[in-house]
Order: sequence, then structure tokens, then C-alpha cells
Amino acid sequence: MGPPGRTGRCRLPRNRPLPPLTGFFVHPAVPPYTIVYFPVQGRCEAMRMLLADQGQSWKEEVVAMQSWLQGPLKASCLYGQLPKFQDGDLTLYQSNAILRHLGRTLGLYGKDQQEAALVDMVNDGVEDLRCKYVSLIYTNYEAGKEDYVKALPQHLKPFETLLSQNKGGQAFIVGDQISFADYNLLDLLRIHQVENTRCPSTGDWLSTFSAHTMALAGAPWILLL
Ligand SMILES: N[C@@H](CCC(=O)N[C@@H](CS)C(=O)NCC(=O)O)C(=O)O
Repeated sequence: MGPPGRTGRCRLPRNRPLPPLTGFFVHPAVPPYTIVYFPVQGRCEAMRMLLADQGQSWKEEVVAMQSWLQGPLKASCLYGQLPKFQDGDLTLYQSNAILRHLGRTLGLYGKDQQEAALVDMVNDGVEDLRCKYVSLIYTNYEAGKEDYVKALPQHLKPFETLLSQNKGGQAFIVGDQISFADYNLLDLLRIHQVENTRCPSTGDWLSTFSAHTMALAGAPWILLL
């Protein structure tokens, strides 16, 4: 996404009603959401893609590492970590809980209970691979990258399987409508694509997912890929 510290794009909301008119006044467009996070994409990029694509506006509060290390903000966070997310007077921590909340409130959680369960299953799988990736990048990059790359096709297989079972890979990860898990999966593929350019010998496994990417195409953020 763009530079940190900015307010997210504001397009007409697709899933939320427009604010009511009061007399001659329109309610000011105060972003209902705030993301508090470090100046990186990290665990917030999927929610940013989701919000932008859904035409929602949001505010970013960027926390510099120096200020984080002073301690009070960390101490005030429920799990001692960021992101912190605000939706009006609701404060949330845990990036996947935030994605699920947005999934519920913006209608991005499948069309019924069965699809919602599948969306959860995909998202948990994305989280598993994200944790492996984070552990590689932050703790074991040089020694671990070869094994990681070897194992990657196997780790991506479940997503390929689901996509191939859904309209031959031409659709979303679950059913006929986009879900929060699509954005999270897309972000996971995106970070691996960055890795792929650093380490081209990994081959073109990402092309397997191009249909999924195309299914999401048309959204402005697709240019990020
Ligand atoms: N399970 C949490 C993990 C959050 C997390 O690992 N946050 C890191 C940044 S990505 C953090 O706050 N690190 C600073 C610290 O632990 O002091 C989530 O998904 O939100």
C-alpha cells in the first residue's frame, strides 16, 4: 500500500449505507476505523487491502519503533503487541480477529454457515504458512531458505486444491463471493512473490495462483502484485 500515516482511500461504501442526511448537513466523513501499527505492511496489509477494496476509509496511527520501545503503548496493548484496531468504540487486537470482524460486518464471510466454516479453514491455513514465513525471515533466513523453498509447493497445495475445486480456479477461494480469507491469501502470495524475486530459483509456482489473482483483478490494489 502507499506510505504509512495516511488515511485510506475513500470511495462510496459498497456494503455500508451512506450516512443519513440531517437537514442540509451531511455527517462528516470521519473514518470509522483506525489501524495502529508499525510503519510496515506486515500483519496489516490484508486488512488494508480489504478495506480499500470494500470502499471503506480508515485512519492509520503509525508507531515508530523508538516510541514502542519506551514501553507504555506496549503495556497498554492487551497482548503487548500490535496491530491494534478500532471500530468506533470497539478495540481489537489479533490480526485474524480483526479480519474476521471485518468479514462479519462487511459481508465477507461466505453466504452461509457452511461457507463461513470453509473461510475459517482457509484463513487458519494462511496463518500457519504466514507463521512459517515470519519465522524464516526473522530467525533463520540464510540457513533455512533452501528447505523453505523446497517445502513451499506442498504448503501451497491446500489452497491450489480448493481453488481448482471451485470453478477450475477461476473463482474465489470459497463460493461465489469474496471473503476476508481471499485478501489474506492474496497477501500471503504477495509476500512470497517478493521472496521469489529475491530468490528466482524458486520457479514460477506463483503462476498457479494467477487465476485466483485474476478473479480478484479489477480492484485497484491488484496493481501491487
Ligand atoms: N498474533 C498477533 C501477532 C502480532 C505480532 O506479532 N505483532 C508484532 C508485530 S507484527 C509486534 O507487536 N511486535 C512487537 C513486540 O512484540 O513487542 C496478531 O496476529 O496480531
